[in-house]
Formats: sequence, structure tokens, C-alpha cells
Amino acid sequence: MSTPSPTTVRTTCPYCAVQCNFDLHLEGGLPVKVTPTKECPVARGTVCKKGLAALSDLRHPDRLSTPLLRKGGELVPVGWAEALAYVREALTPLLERDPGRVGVFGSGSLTNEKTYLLGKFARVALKTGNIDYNGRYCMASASTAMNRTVGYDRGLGFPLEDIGTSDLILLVGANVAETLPPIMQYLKAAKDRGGVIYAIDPRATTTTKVAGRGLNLRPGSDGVLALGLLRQMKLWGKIRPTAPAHGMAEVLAHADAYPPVRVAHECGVAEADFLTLARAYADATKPLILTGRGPEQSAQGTDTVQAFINLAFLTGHFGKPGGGYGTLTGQGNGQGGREHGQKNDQLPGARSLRDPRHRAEMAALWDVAPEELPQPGLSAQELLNACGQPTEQGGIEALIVLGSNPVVSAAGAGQVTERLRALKHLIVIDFLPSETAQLATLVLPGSMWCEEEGTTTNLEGRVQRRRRAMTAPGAAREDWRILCDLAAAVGRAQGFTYGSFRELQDEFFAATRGGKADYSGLSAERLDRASAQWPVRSADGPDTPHAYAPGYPTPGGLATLHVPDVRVHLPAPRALTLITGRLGNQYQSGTQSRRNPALKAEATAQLHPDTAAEYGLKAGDPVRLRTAHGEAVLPVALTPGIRPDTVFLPFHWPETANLLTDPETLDPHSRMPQFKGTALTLHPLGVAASLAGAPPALRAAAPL
Ligand SMILES: Nc1nc2c(c(=O)[nH]1)N[C@H]1C(S)=C(S)[C@@H](COP(=O)(O)OP(=O)(O)OC[C@H]3O[C@@H](n4cnc5c(=O)[nH]c(N)nc54)[C@H](O)[C@@H]3O)O[C@H]1N2
Ligand SMILES: Nc1nc2c(c(=O)[nH]1)N[C@H]1C(S)=C(S)[C@@H](COP(=O)(O)OP(=O)(O)OC[C@H]3O[C@@H](n4cnc5c(=O)[nH]c(N)nc54)[C@H](O)[C@@H]3O)O[C@H]1N2
Ligand code: SF4
Ligand SMILES: [Mo]
Repeated sequence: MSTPSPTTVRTTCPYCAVQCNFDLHLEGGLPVKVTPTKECPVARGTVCKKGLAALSDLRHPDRLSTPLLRKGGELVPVGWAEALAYVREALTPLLERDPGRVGVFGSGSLTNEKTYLLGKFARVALKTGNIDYNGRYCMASASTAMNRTVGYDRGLGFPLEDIGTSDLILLVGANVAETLPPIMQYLKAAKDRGGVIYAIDPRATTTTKVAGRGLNLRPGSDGVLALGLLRQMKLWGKIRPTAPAHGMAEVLAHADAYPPVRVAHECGVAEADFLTLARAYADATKPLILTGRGPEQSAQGTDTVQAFINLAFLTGHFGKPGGGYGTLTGQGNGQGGREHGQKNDQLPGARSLRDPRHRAEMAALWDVAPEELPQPGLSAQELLNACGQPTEQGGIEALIVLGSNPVVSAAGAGQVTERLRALKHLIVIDFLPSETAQLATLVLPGSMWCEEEGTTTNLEGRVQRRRRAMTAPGAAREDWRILCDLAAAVGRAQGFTYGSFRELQDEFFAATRGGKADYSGLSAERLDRASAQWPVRSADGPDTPHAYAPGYPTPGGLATLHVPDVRVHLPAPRALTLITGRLGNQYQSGTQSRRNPALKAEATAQLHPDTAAEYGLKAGDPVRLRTAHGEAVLPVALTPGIRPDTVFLPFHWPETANLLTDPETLDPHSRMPQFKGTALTLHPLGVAASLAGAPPALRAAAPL
């Protein structure tokens, strides 16, 4: 298994959806340094601190290098033969009885090839429909809104450099300076050309400061803001639809109910500030609306995003270079991860599992009968909620997790932990002992980013090679091989016997042929010459920097606008709302970043100083936060830029943000939980109280 170790390998970062390319330098086969490269088509010579620090996890002492099997309550090291024998004994009877009792949970961190293989593994080897992934928690609402409007979804339908040509950018709930730092250069380019940026966020962030203008709106009120803007555009004669579309008259009529006075009241902003923003949008020639997780991660996320898409479409900017609408995808392969079949209702190439033609196409490729492919199963949160429930209620008895840490990141993490504990079998493939892995009955040691080949697709639909630079340590294996091993263990090796990674990769590219997300013109060689934005339909054909030209992949080629159902819950005076999100120095559920000495950060509850004073709290005092779903204890940080009615919590630590979120209420369209916007009460613990009884996350921002 040893590979030649070149001193420098150009690869892509394991973290966010910008997917910076950088050079990883090795000595004696071990990583020593990351350096940025000007040849990176995305970051153009920059890399953020997470990328620079990414190599330190590769040989972290906690790195998993052997399978771990639970015996007598403890996870103990075993060989692969014993691990796979467990898989055979655990899963085979279940699969024979009722394959739907086995669930699979994937991730937007996986390369395209692993995404493809995981979907194929679930549906062909296990024959279960119960596969979904953590993208459901991410940009699913934006993706759902785009799909139902124009039939497909590429986060940004244009190259990043177009952002610099926009004259008005609305950053709606996206803290780009902390979460996608290299994108700031494109925003600054727009500013340098005289463009204006509004950051719309309930709290001041590094991003709102750079933007300089913004709206400090009430959490969950973005949809009303968009409706108010549409109403003003109509009033000011700015309606000139991008293309003919269904639903326009209804959408325009509905917006009449949102005059500035209502918007100001429901969004909790001054009417004059709203009107200044509306005027700026009306006067701009290339306004661009970019949404982040702020407006998207709620039980009305799809309709909220829909309201912004309607605005961009009806004012004629949708799909135009430098203007229109886009969502800022988050995970490294959040884009490709939502296209190639790990979604509960999807087949590769963004095909639909419900479409008989699409089922027949994939069945032919996979050499199975179309009717053998299962129907769509549970969505991510529903899948977790079903774990360990009685079989007659559709309970999941065994779950395989690849690339997610739901004990920290799922909504209602307390309940989710209970559900995972109630499983008969929890098989986690990870490279570090995440909190979810620590609950597993079997942990399989997988591979990290530069220990395997693959491709990822960034937030502008750009497909790039992620090159292998080193081998996984000890008995750890490449994830794609592990999936093939699992298929063999349950006696379903057929279709999972790739002689090399390249065979799998070529099958993946070919499988997308004819799909909306068509990568069939790609190969490792072509991607060595240049990255490419999908669709890429033939080996010698062009790629597609600009998506969303009218003539959409919908019946009749028309867009359909939907009347958004958005309601602002007006809290009682002095009531508080919890929002959760990210810090620049941490990544997601923290498995990787909490172990990284270069990425220090603290879990605190961010409050406005006036709110803190009202509760008699000073910076650093411990406070109990309570919602209808749970409670958490954290020290207070005073942040003057946050709305006094809002409390912000990062979600990177166990037993913090997601103990407080709701595991049951989901967006009816995207099945997104309400990560942003939960009614909250504060209970000071007293200045003298110590944090001794507080969750481990607060005692040390260190690994378990
Ligand atoms: N450092 C770092 N970078 C990351 C990640 C990470 O974990 N750490 N994760 C990656 C991933 S997967 C993702 S999805 C992206 C996410 O990137 P972002 O979308 O930037 O991330 P968040 O911090 O979740 O939310 C953004 C902002 O929304 C605001 N907000 C909360 N509620 C509302 C609301 O109701 N309305 C509005 N308008 N704003 C609101 C928050 O105050 C926050 O500043 O980041 C990616 N990059
Ligand atoms: N309260 C609150 N909760 C949130 C959010 C929020 O804003 N607020 N944001 C949500 C969003 S947008 C997201 S994307 C999710 C993310 O949350 P998670 O789904 O938990 O994602 P990660 O933390 O990236 O977890 C990835 C796990 O898989 C492992 N891993 C990563 N890549 C690979 C791989 O290639 N192979 C293997 N074998 N293992 C891998 C890591 O070590 C880690 O343990 O959290 C969601 N949860
Ligand atoms: S975390 Fe994102 S912005 Fe930072 S280096 Fe990695 S890909 Fe680039
Ligand atoms: Mo995400």
C-alpha cells in the first residue's frame, strides 16, 4: 500500500465549499506545510487559516488506525476480518428480513465518487431506500426552492469573478468573512468598482463590518423582507420578468400585503432603513442576492429563499452574469454531494428516484431490474429520529454513518443521542473518534482528504481534482474500499469489485451522462488541464460557467414561481430568540478543528450588553440557556452588535447549541430543521457558580 511520496502535491482543502487548491509539501511521506498557489482558480493565491492548519490532523495521535468493535461495553481494537464478520452477522439477517431497517447517513464532505458509491451501495448492495445525508441540514432549503422553480440547482450559476461586477450585493445571513474567507476578495472587487454591499444579519459580524451597510433584522423575518422589497419594486415599476413563468400573477398579487410599515414591524427594523435598501435594489443595474444559512436553516427556509428568488426573477436579474440570486454552499463538496445519489430521493447526475426513466437508466448501468431499486426513504432528521424505534413503526435497527457527526450537529442532539444509543448496530466510518463514533458498535478507520483520489464540486459548480498525497495510517483504509468491503461482507459484492479507484471514477462520470448535473465529459486528465463547471456533456465540449439560461429543465421549459408562506412569530416584549452558527476558527461539529492547536476558539453565549445587564450578567459568567427542547450551560460573551432580543451560540461543541434545537419540526419542503430561531430563556447561575458541572465542551476547548 505504499505510494511514492512526491515532495509537493497540488490538492484541495478538506474544509469549506470554496475548495481552495493548495500545495501540500511532504518530507519522508509526512506532511510538513501547506502553501497557497496563485494558480488556484478560486482563491487565487490565498488560503484561510483552516486550510493552512489542515495538515495537523493527518497524523494526530487520536487518528483511527484500526477497526474498533464494542465488546463488553468498550470499543476495542480488532482486525478487519473480525470487523467485517461482525458486519456480516449484524446486517445479513436484517437485509434478508427487511432492508429498510438499515439506514445510511452520508455527507457533503465526501468526494463525488464516494457520494456516488454510497448511494449505489445503499440501493444496490443493501437495497434500502433509507439513505440521506447532512446536506439536508445545510443548503437544502435553497436547493429545494431552486429545484422547484427552475428544475435544477447549482449554488452559484456563475463564476465567482462575476460577483465583482455586481453593483449591489445583498448578503442575507451569510458571514462570508468567517465562513468562506477567500470570497471576500470578490466582494471587495465589487466595492472597489463602486458597488454597495448590504449584510443582512441579526448581529454584527466581521462580514457586516466589511460590508458597511446592512439590516439588523429579527431572526426568521427574511421572507417578509423579500416580500416587502417585491412590493416596492412593483410600486416603482421595476417588474420585468426574466422569462415567462408560471405563478407570476399570484406572487405579485400576494406581495401587495407587505407595505413598508408591516415589513418594519415584523422585521424589527426602521421603516426608513428598509426603504433605503429597497431604493438601492430598485436603482441597481446588477443586484445580486446571496443567501447563507441564516435565512435557510429554518422550518420555513424553502419559502424564505423562494421569496428572494421571486424577487430576482421578477425584476429581471435571475440568471444574469453578476446579478440575480445564488446560495453560498457550505461543505467542501456540498454541491457535488447534493447531486449524485446520497439524497433520499435522488439518483446520480441529479436524477430523480421517482422518475421511471431515471430509474431505468441507473438500473441498466447497475445491472439490476428497475423495480429492485427502492423508493425514496426518510430524510436525514427523520432517519435519526427513527433509529431504535419499534420495527412496526418503521424503526431503523442499524445505521451506517460516513462523514457526519450527528451527536453534535443534528437538531435536538440530546434526543438524537438517545436514538443512536437505542440502535442494535451503529457502524461509523471516520478517521477520528467523533462523538458519534464513540457511541458506535463498530468504528471503521477511513481516509482523510489527501489520502485518497477524487473530485469535489465547489460552490460555483466547479469540479476539481483532489489528489492523493499520502496513504492512510496503520490499518485505516480508503473510504471507497471500505464501502466495497461492506458490500462483500453482506454477500453483495457484485458491482463493488473495482480493480482501481480509476474504474470507480470513470463509472461515476459515465453514470451522470444525460442527467441535469452531467459530468460525463470529465476525466482525471481533463481536470488536470483545467477545472470545469458543470454541465460538461462531452469530452471535447465546453463546460458551463453560466447556468440558468431560460429554457429550464422543467416540463415546457418554464420556471414556476411559488407564493411563499412565511410567517414572522412576533415574540413577547423582552423575549429572547436563539440563533446558532459558526466561528471562523472552528469547523462544523468540531471533530477535526477542536483537535487542531492552530484553531483555538471558545464556546460562549453571545449576548447584547443591555440584555446581559438586564439579567445581571457580566462577560464570562455562566448562564443556563433553556428552550422547549433542552438546556445548556455556557459562559456569556458580550457582543454589542447583536440585537438585544437575540442570543447567538456556535454549534461546534457537543452539548451546546443542538441540545437547544427542535428535532421534530421540519420545513415541509426541504425537511430542514429549525437551526436558527428558537424561543429561549436565560437563567443566570450566579456569579459564584463554577463551571465544574458544565458540559465537557466548556471545561476545555480540547479533544475528548
Ligand atoms: N469557519 C467555518 N467556516 C465554515 C464552516 C464552519 O463550520 N466553520 N462550515 C461550512 C458550512 S457547511 C457552511 S453551511 C457555511 C455556512 O456559512 P454561513 O451561512 O456564513 O454560516 P452561519 O454562521 O451558520 O450563518 C450565517 C449568519 O446567519 C446569521 N443568522 C442567523 N439567523 C438569521 C436569520 O434569521 N436571518 C438572517 N438574515 N441571518 C441570520 C448568523 O448571525 C450568522 O452570522 O460555512 C462553511 N464554512
Ligand atoms: N445548531 C446548528 N446545527 C447545525 C448547523 C448550524 O448552523 N447550527 N449547521 C448544519 C450544517 S450547515 C452542516 S453542513 C452540518 C455539519 O455537521 P456534520 O454533519 O456533523 O459534519 P462534520 O462536522 O463535517 O462531520 C463530519 C464527520 O465526519 C468525518 N469526516 C469528514 N470527512 C470525512 C471523509 O471524507 N471520510 C470519513 N470517513 N469521515 C469524514 C469528520 O471527522 C467528522 O467526525 O451541521 C449542521 N448543524
Ligand atoms: S476552509 Fe475553505 S476557504 Fe479555507 S482554505 Fe479551505 S477551502 Fe479555502
Ligand atoms: Mo453546511
